[in-house]
Amino acid sequence: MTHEVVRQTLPLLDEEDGRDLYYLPDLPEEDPYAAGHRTCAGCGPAIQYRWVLKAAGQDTVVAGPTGCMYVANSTYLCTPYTVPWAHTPIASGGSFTSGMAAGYEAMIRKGRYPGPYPNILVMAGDGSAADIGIGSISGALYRNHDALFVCYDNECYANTGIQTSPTTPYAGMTTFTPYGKAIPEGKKLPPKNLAKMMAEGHPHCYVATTTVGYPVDLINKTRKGLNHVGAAFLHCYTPCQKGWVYQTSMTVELGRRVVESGLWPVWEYDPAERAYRYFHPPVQRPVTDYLAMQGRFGHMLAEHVARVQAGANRNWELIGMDVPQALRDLEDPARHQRLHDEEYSMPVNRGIGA
Ligand SMILES: Cc1ncc(C[n+]2csc(CCOP(=O)(O)OP(=O)(O)O)c2C)c(N)n1
Ligand code: SF4
Ligand SMILES: [Mg+2]
Repeated sequence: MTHEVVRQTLPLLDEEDGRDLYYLPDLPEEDPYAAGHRTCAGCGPAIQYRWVLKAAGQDTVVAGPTGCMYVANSTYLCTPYTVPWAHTPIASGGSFTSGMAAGYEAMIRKGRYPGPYPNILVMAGDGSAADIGIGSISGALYRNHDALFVCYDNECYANTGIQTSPTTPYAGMTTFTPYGKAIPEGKKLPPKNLAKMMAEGHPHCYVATTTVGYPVDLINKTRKGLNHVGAAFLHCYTPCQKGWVYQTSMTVELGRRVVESGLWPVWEYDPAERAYRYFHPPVQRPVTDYLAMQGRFGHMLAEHVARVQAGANRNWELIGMDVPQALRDLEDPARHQRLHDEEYSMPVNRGIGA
């Protein structure tokens, strides 16, 4: 006899009160990601883990490929999770999670698991989701396994010592992209547009971007991804204070400024309508408001800053917003100085201890 697979629906929070509320009374008190882990102070991925698992709730199973959020959270026989959790090799987050999803479906159909179908998710770093493990995640999305595939993006291979990854931004200093006479900007390439790749390449999936700057947005997109029957992909901007060199209290602020400076478009892709919905932030800032908060950009010269501003202006157009003349003017290198001469600039990151 075949049993029905009953799925759950998680409620969405009211977005009309604003995306940037901190206190969300409708959320459960319980944290499936409990306090007592060992991530750095201000760790963006840890904030994201906490919000995503709070949004998912206790009837959840979660996987984590190798990366900071495996190594810093778990030692032998010890994890901060109050829900079932498994570590996977860095390349296998997608295939492992496919197996979990297919396994739960089969067990429920055969009457070997009472159900309902649990919230199944994996949270992989950018090195895993955008690079070493992208094949297995793309395969899982394409086969449409009913699970949420999250990339927590700290724009580097953090756990092994802040090496460049495909999502490290242009001019982002890492230990593999040091700046110097030959390459003054450090990193020369633009970041891989991972979320757009996932949406364009898997048009039957729910795909969205978000940041730790907007808890309501992050929680609702997590729940929409889990409620969607089939595969969903969430790309979340998560600052890494060790690698990026900023004041530890500024993680959430960075999560907003990156959007307000046009460098991280926040959107969702609806597979039913095959359409993108773009968030239009109420504030538009020069990119220096964002870059100068981080030591990883302190070496940038005027022409590098102007180039980043030109990229941000293209993003504004892409999401359907006007580019104010003041931001157009900042595409001119003559309007900039070296970044570490900007007011409030963080000290230059020379790579020592990174
Ligand atoms: C196949 C393979 N190559 C390299 C490593 C070494 N390694 C362990 S963690 C890590 C960094 C992963 O980066 P990311 O996925 O971005 O997670 P983060 O550390 O930034 O949280 C690397 C390269 C590995 N474990 N497996
Ligand atoms: S190195 Fe970065 S990602 Fe890793 S625990 Fe520290 S802040 Fe978090
Ligand atoms: Mg990373």
